[in-house]
Amino acid sequence: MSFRDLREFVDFLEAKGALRRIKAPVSCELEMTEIADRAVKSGGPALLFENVVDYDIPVLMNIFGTHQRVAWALGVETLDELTERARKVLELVKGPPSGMMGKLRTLGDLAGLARTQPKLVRNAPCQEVVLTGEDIDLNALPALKCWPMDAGRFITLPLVISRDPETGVRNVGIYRMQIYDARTTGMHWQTHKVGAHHYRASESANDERLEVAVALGGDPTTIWSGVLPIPPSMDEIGVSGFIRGEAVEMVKCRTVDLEVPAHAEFVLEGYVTPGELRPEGPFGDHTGYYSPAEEYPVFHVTAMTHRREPIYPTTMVGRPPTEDYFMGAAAAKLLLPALQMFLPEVVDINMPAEGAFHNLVIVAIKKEYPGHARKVMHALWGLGLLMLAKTIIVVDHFVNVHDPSEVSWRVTNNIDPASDVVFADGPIDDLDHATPVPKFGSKMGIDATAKGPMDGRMREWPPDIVMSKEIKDLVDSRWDEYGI
Ligand SMILES: Cc1cc2nc3c(=O)[nH]c(=O)nc-3n(C[C@H](O)[C@H](O)[C@H](O)COP(=O)(O)O)c2cc1C
Ligand SMILES: [Mn+2]
Repeated sequence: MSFRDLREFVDFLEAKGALRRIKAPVSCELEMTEIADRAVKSGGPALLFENVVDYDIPVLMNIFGTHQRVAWALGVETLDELTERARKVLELVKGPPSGMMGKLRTLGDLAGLARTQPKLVRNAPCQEVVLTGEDIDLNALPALKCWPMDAGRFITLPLVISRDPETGVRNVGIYRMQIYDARTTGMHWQTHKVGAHHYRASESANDERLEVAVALGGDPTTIWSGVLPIPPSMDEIGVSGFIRGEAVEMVKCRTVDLEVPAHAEFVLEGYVTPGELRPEGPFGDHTGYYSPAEEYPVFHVTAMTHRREPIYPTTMVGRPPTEDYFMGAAAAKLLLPALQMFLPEVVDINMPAEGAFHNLVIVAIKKEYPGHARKVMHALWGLGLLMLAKTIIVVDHFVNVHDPSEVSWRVTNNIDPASDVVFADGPIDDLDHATPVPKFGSKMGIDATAKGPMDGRMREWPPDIVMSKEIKDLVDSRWDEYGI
């Protein structure tokens, strides 16, 4: 099943008992953050604040705050279904199965896939109200001031849409936006993100402007697609359509040459000017630390359009886990089959919430040759946003990467630190505060696989302690008799 817009998803969540409407007056300065933080850390519901102090627009938070709700947002009951679908599509790429029926089925699948690509419509709910010029007032949005030391109010769940000035390929990314005044915001696309690449390309081309459109809301799959770290040649809106099994309806913007999801709640149209930078932040970030003020481009708004009686969707980040963790974990599941095309030895991968994605990656591999764990580390450091992985732990294929107890047990037992820890250096996430200089620093790979002659280790490697099946069965069958 797929949802048409945010309202349909709100109704769905409410029917599932997974959404609360809050009628009490609540402030979007700090108070909503504290409520949403408690909700996300306790597996609590999505929150629709209907009575926002000083604003007449309701605020929706925490829709993606559990693995289950992300799965529902993506039209599945469990995320494993999504991984399987991704695997099936990649199998089509490998070539159709032999035999006439197999080939016909593949053609049918491909035709079905083509039908899920973005569809342009003329009339869109997101343009029911169109504001331009002096009528635009970003201060009318109930944007959150999230944490006490934040520089101001931030739009935290925007879909930032731009086109590569060279290739014309669209990109969608969630990059927060600090509201500076009625018609300008910050544009916090970090150095290694695709939006920042578009910006640099427009700078090199001496373009006067890079047009940008920002959608708030829309169907939940499309909102989520903004976290996808897919290759720049791929369009998130197309991927969203594939997941939904139904095309995302798009509409042309009124003042820029871009398209936006027709069912968004709000759209901000505008541009950034190459070379124009302004301090952005501090902002209480998803690492659990404040990111300090840094220079980022400025977004000038040329139109603000919205639905009648719009809902303002937003999120808060802070000390993990926060909502972004659940969104990212689903992206990792969806992309695992693609990663396995290049690295077939990878069995599973986990980026625990505490590592805020870039600080810790745990990967299980089926080891076959000397240096194999190191090969995987270097491959990951060269693959998309995994370039930012500060720590990579490699374990054997039989280790459950999602079990922190098992991982700690294996890692600390299995390593001889001087031989099994690899240091490298390279690009580092903009949010990292530990490197001596911003954006560049060192990385650590830990080879926690079992070692043997293949690894130049001549000592005997001990087996895991496991009780025999006979005794386990015996104790199972006699358990009641023991009276324990
Ligand atoms: C709630 C939330 C806020 C985010 N804020 C930012 C941000 O301010 N800047 C940024 O570069 N990435 C931010 N991200 C991460 C990007 O959305 C993510 O890296 C995505 O893959 C970027 O897409 P891209 O590969 O098309 O650039 C945020 C993610 C979430 C879920
Ligand atoms: Mn992208």
